[in-house]
Amino acid sequence: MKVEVSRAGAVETITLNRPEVLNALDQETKAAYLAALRKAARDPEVRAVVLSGSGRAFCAGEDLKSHPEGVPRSFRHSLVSGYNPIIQTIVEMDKPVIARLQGVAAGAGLSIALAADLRIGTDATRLIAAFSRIGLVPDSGLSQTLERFVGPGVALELFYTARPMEAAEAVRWGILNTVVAADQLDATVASWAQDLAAGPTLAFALTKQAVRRAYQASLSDQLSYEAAAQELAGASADHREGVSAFLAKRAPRFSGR
Ligand code: T3D
Repeated sequence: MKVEVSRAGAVETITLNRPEVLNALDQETKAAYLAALRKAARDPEVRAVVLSGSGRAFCAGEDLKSHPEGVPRSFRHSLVSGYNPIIQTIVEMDKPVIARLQGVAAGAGLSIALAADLRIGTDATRLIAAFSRIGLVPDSGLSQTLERFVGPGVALELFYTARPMEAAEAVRWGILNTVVAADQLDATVASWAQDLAAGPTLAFALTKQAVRRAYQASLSDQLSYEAAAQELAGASADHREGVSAFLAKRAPRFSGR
């Protein structure tokens, strides 16, 4: 299987499984990946999602070996039908998404990593906006997501040079939330994901939306959104549970409702 899905409690892990090509994405893999993401997004039993890659890389972007040389094809179609819905499903799903970055994330692989909510890496993590190396422009949201982390000057430097960004620099920019030893990566990702899956899922979903819309909204729009979101969160069972737990001086048991 080019995409593997596994479940541990309320955490769904979706793994790209083509290690021989650093998990590059061909047509079949993109379709299976999108289907797995959509299924996880729809499933109320899933309360956190981990994006992962097998072998030494997270994902090296488009499978450059899957296109016969010299045969014209539509790049727009590739994006509109393949990558864009993948990115939108990750960004819009109403549950936390963690990218597990044990090695290189390049091209659209980097775009997918930056579409996730949180990123956990190791000393071997390398982020490469590889597009210019093959005469392409950043896509799958990267011209927006990377620019938001590093600002226009550094984003353009990374796009023009396609230099690898090492883990320490990615932490400084806030792209990696944490870096751990390679042998601690799985345990750390599992622990973060389980904590998120045990959290107040509705409040997390509204928080994710709030942060996403903050880039476009005026302050007064954002204040109105926060008030509406808090009305919903405040009516949730998880809010009642959180307050009861606080008053009883015990840990909350959130149900996700
Ligand atoms: O439809 C569209 O095209 C539009 C959408 C575009 C989105 C994109 O993602 S465009 C960008 C595509 N990706 C790249 O340009 C990255 C290409 N890969 C690399 O630059 C390097 O492989 C890495 C920097 C990622 C890693 O380098 P390194 O030295 O660690 O590994 P390697 O030896 O280059 O790769 C290992 C194997 O994976 C190798 O196969 P081999 O020689 O052992 O048989 C290599 O060819 C293969 N591989 C790596 N990336 C891809 C790939 N095979 C197919 N497609 C790849 N993207």
